[in-house]
Amino acid sequence: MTWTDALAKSEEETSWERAWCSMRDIGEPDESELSVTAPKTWAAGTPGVVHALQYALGQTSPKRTALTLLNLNQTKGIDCPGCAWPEPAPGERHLNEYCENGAKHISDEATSRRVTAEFFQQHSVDELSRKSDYWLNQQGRLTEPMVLREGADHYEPIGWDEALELLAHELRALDHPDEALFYTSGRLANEPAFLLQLFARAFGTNNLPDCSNMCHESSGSALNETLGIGKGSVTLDDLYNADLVFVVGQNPGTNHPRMLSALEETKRRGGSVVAVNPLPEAGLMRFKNPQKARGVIGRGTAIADQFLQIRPGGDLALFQALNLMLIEAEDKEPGTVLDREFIDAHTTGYEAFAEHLRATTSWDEVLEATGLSQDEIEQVHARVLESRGVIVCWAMGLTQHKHGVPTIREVVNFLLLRGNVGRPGAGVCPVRGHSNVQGDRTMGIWERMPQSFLDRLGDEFRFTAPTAHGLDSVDSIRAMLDGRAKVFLGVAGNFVRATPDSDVTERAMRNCRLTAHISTKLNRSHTVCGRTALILPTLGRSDRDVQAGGEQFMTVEDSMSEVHATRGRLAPASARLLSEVSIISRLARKVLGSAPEIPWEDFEADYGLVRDRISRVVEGFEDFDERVRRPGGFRLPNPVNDKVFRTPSGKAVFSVNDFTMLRAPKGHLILQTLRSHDQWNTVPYAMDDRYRGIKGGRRVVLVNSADLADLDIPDGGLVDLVGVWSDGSERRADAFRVVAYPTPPGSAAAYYPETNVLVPLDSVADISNTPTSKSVIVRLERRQTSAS
Ligand SMILES: Nc1nc2c(c(=O)[nH]1)N[C@H]1C(S)=C(S)[C@@H](COP(=O)(O)OP(=O)(O)OC[C@H]3O[C@@H](n4cnc5c(=O)[nH]c(N)nc54)[C@H](O)[C@@H]3O)O[C@H]1N2
Ligand SMILES: Nc1nc2c(c(=O)[nH]1)N[C@H]1C(S)=C(S)[C@@H](COP(=O)(O)OP(=O)(O)OC[C@H]3O[C@@H](n4cnc5c(=O)[nH]c(N)nc54)[C@H](O)[C@@H]3O)O[C@H]1N2
Ligand code: SF4
Ligand SMILES: [Mo]
Repeated sequence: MTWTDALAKSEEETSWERAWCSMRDIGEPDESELSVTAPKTWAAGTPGVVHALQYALGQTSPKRTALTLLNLNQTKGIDCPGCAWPEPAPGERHLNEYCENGAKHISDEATSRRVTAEFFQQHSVDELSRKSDYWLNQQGRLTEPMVLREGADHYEPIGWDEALELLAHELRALDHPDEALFYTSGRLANEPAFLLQLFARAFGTNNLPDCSNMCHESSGSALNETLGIGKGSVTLDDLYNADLVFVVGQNPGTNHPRMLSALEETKRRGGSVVAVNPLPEAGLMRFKNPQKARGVIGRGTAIADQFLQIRPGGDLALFQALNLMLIEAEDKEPGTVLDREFIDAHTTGYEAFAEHLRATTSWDEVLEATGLSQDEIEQVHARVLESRGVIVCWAMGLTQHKHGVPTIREVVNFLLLRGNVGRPGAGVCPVRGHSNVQGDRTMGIWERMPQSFLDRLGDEFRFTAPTAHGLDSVDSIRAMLDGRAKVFLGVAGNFVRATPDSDVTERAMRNCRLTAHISTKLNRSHTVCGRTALILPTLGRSDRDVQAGGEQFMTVEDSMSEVHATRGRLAPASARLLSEVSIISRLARKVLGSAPEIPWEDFEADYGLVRDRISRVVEGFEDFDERVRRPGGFRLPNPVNDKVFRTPSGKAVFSVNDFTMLRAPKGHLILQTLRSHDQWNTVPYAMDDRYRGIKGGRRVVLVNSADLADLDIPDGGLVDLVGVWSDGSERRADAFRVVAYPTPPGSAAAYYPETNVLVPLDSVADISNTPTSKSVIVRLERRQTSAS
């Protein structure tokens, strides 16, 4: 028996354990303690385990820690609330099938600290709005519904019935349902997500903005258009068996740590990895698998066989160059390079695409845009020629650019050329962020669901779903600003911190008549709110969920379309919490009234009944409730794997993409806003970023030494980041420490959400409308003192 087994034997924590945890100091962090060392060259290993346990034990008792960790990612346990990376098949899982960060995410939720009514009595909303994201999160779990009444300066307790009546009243009072916004993050499981979109549409609006709008929307746009489905096509087995895997615009060591175990297996079976990133991220270099003896005591596994340190936004040029090289190699030796059979039978647009590349590609421009040498690109080309199965994985480094959609379309062109779509060991792999962000889309959380889905939904529940597209996240902000949207309900996210142009977004939120949030933890969206505001606290993944129909479980879909159950095991954080399903069902009943067509009360009592409806509305979910109870659940079919492309032509589409290069005016840098190792999106867990050698501070900006010399700014100097935008407006983020760092010349990096204030609302990706969080034009202004 391990220590975790032993501790987990008794489920309840004792009051002394609770007291012990809540006594921990949770003051505001002191950023003057910043220390910087060289970036690490390997990820995970023993320090990863130690850090995870340290964080967990700072949040809750050893017993609760053990219980949550032992259940994490096990077939009868809790799906990790972190990223959407899939688990191996049921028989192939480790007893500890989670990573350092997964352990932190779940401990952050399972914390023993509590935010009570007394807490809100002690702190005014104004005071809370001046606290850091870190501090707000560290206060612990929300415990009872709270209301901020118009004109009041403190939240006060409110009963559930009154809270939901208040929200329902505001919704009913709107002139048009489109004046309401229903925002979700991908943390929400399938059952509440399905009910939320059902409620919004039965109410009469498609205004379902979600975190995906700011995340993989560019992937969805590009993949839907070219392959007919906005999801990845590969499985873990494909990844293990690929000959060549590209990891582009992604930092798996921090954001999808167990992906490194998968890449280790790819390497073990003889595959190679090419990493494309402006930063030499530790996880791309070497991985010490803490689940294996060699990972603990040995040197670990080298991950990238080749690392391309690309300039930000240079990926379109890189893939265009690779594509042209493949076409030219085929010209030289016809029938040996391209998969002509596949191209002829399954694709359209090849000729126009090839013609365009031949006519427009210039090596000078490619080398300038990518910052790479021709030799480096030729080496990659040689690897591609040697490889039969090729997979391209990507994340925010591609999606959050103005030309994110064309870049991903060009990645698809690259794969289509050699028939690397629709066969084993090959395909597209957009690596999704939130644990159920893909599932939420499958459930209908999208402001632009296809008419076929809306028709099925309407037929099932006997109403006519609105057909006009709703508002996405960026357009929702505009609608709140100009008064077109008046009521905002946020579920499982932190809208004001996730969105761009923080000052503008905060103005937008404050302009609402009512803002309400269904949340587990306190965040800034609760403190920057409408004239009236509600906090509706809810059960988290780790909490046991018992309803009139007995103990419930929920389901999620991971990045590789595997759908499986998740069951909380801990005693709920407070007796006054309702589940998300309960809150949404009760609200819907108040707004829409009880009608036999949508039995909200039954849905609340038994989530299996929700799954029965999902199986009738959502494709691929036949016998959902039965199949998802099997260990490991089931995989949704992806027609691409049978070479079925649901595009207008029925074929995969070669696209023509204009060459684009990011340029910053003289004296300016291209700033990317990214995640540290110690945060979950808008929530920093600590001030450290271990792999990048940063300790004790988040207000840092990583800049190339040559640029610092040019700009005459010393390493360690204090600067303001000043964002410039094409309309002449400027935005400012105060007091950042400069850290000399190996980022490509002309570029810089700093953490999100502290830098969201710099991203102009109008700076969005073409087609997907995703904020360009990875290319913000800034200049650095030296300052003398740290306080603003
Ligand atoms: N621990 C932890 N895990 C997480 C999250 C978290 O906050 N914390 N968030 C989750 C979510 S919602 C998401 S979407 C994912 C995000 O996962 P990632 O996309 O890995 O997250 P980012 O930190 O935004 O990092 C983007 C990476 O892209 C690189 N990059 C930036 N610009 C470019 C470019 O132009 N080209 C190329 N090739 N690379 C570029 C950056 O250097 C960085 O390595 O992670 C998920 N997992
Ligand atoms: N500048 C910049 N901006 C970005 C990004 C970037 O890279 N750069 N990335 C973008 C991306 S990829 C994303 S996905 C978004 C993320 O944006 P969001 O998804 O909106 O933000 P999160 O930080 O994940 O939300 C955290 C909150 O969720 C609530 N929560 C956690 N678990 C649960 C639960 O189980 N149930 C409920 N009801 N609530 C829960 C808690 O109250 C917590 O405070 O940010 C985007 N914004
Ligand atoms: S890789 Fe992602 S899903 Fe897996 S344990 Fe880590 S954070 Fe959780
Ligand atoms: Mo995301």
